[in-house]
Amino acid sequence: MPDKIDHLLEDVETFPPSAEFVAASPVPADLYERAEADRLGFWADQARELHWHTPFTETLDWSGAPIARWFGDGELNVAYNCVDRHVAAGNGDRIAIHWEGEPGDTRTITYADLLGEVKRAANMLESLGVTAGDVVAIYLPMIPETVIAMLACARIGAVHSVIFGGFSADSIRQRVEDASAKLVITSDGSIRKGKVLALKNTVDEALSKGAASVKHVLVVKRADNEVALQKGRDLWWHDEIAQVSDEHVAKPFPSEHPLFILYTSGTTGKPKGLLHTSGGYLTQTAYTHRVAFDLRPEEDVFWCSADVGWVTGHSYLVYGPLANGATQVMYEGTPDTPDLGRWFKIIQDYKVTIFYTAPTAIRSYMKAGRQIPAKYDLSSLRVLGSVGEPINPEAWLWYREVIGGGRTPIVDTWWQTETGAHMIAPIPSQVALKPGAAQRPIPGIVVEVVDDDGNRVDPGQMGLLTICEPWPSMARGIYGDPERFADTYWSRFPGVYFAGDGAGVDRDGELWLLGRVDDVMNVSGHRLSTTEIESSLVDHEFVAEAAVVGAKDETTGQAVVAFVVLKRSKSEEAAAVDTPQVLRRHVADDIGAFARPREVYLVDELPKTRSGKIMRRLLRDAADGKQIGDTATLTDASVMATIQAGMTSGA
Ligand code: 6R9
Repeated sequence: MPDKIDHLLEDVETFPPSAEFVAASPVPADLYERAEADRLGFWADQARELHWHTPFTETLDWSGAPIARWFGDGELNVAYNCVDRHVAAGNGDRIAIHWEGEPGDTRTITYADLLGEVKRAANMLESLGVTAGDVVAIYLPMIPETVIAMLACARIGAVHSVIFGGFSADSIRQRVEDASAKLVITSDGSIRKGKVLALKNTVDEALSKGAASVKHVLVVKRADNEVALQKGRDLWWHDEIAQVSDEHVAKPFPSEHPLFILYTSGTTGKPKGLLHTSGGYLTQTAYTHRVAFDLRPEEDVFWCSADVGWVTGHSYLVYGPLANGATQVMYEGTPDTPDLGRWFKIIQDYKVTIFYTAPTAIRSYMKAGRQIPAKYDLSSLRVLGSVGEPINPEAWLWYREVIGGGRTPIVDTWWQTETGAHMIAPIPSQVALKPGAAQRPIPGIVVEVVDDDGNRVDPGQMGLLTICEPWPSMARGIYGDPERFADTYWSRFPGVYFAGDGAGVDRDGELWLLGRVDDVMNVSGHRLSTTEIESSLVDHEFVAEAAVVGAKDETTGQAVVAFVVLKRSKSEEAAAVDTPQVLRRHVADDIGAFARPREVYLVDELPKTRSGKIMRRLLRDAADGKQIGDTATLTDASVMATIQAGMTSGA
């Protein structure tokens, strides 16, 4: 990564909000000033937008840092806030979810419908012996039952652990065991590109290898796929839910009651289960969903294209929008089924006003061409959001012009699984937007870009992004491993949160996010750990050693590229098959298809320093087709030349 970024000192074209946009905005004009004048009072005001069964008197308790307590003596019910209170306020007829299945089937769910479903599901979970504090693993496709299951857990104080539907059996087992989940909720199948993925079979495989804590598996019927039910353990969702009462009273839980665990990749091989709690998380997801997207809940149709299995789906498909009583779209399938116009057809059909997606998707559409969106009426759109990775200025401008008709603000939102909600994002009614930059911390958040010694960097310099003050939706630790939380995020600069991202400050003092500075890769906005993929490769019987790097990729941002040294004893077996292909498939089976390396290169040796550290920097240069950097510290400088020669000859 460069330590100086010249363009940050140059003029860039900015896009101020139109006078009409400012005039119509529901976001208070003095938000930045209010947060600046009294940060904690400002957050307390945001929290009071929620319904508290017992109002809080204490805003922040940081005495147990880095585990915060926000609104600690208050009590609330997260599901009540997301559903019941909108019905109680007379908005039961408002559509909560326009759901569209990949084959084209649809369901329209009002807040009153959702309330009925969540109450029944809560009763069903209780009838299966799930109580407050129990962990429920959810391995489901993008169907309404996924949202219902999450809210039902929240309603009874159970802790959900949603596992993205692309994960393998081993990844499921690992997560279920780590959290001792009592119940797994899955479906007979998931429909992707017209094909059925047998999710239940994957769960069966996961549970056959361990995960003894699981008492029951609840199976939602979605794909009419034949599944085997294990007697005494497996139950159909529709059978169980038919037997319970329609009435369920939402009980209050303390603000710091755990809400969910979500696993994400870090720099080590083992995924971390980030723990989020109730009051602070809901406060910040609801607040940011309102201000970053300029939300008008009565009129807007919001659509976040993320899968519920990632944090973006948790915060901006479930909790933020529903806490705000918004109407939203939920789509089950892939963007290219039956053709690349599908997303635009959905925007047209439901008159989506706010659309939130990842730069990877935008770049794929840029590649496919503007004639695809041009076939659809996208004039309902008024705000567009971006998340997951840095958005390059070209993609930003294309998004605004081609999807947004040259009229919509583009809100680039930087945040992480660990932060729970948006941290850096311009408020579109109040900031002149800069293509490619997330620009400013949201009101209430304090950040600083620092050098290696923790000193604030000058404009034009590259540094490390830190967050200086605690915030309501911050993770409350890594499940079962408090020390790892402190070590990973709070030890580099004592008392300050280190995000793992590089950032630069421009001459206006605004922020540009520049990607990870550690061994975490970002492929299509999915976080992957180099170590995790290396461990998977080394698990294969052919492999002696492996090094994985995130190479530049025009569409997906980064791509996984692996360099592998084979065991001598296996060379004959390896020569008899297409080994790179075998290893790519192995990683896909082991972790999930989204982790499959783009390329696997077989090499004789990996470049190492004299102390034995693999020089991934050099491999990254090679994978990017760049001139190889300084090789002075290598034990044998010819290693890189041999590797590069092998790559061009297509080894
Ligand atoms: C929400 C989410 C977090 C990592 C983060 C950073 C990258 C996310 C970004 C961005 C630049 C943005 N990231 N949003 N980088 N600009 N607007 O993606 O969470 O999956 O935990 O990933 O994603 O590198 O550290 P998560």
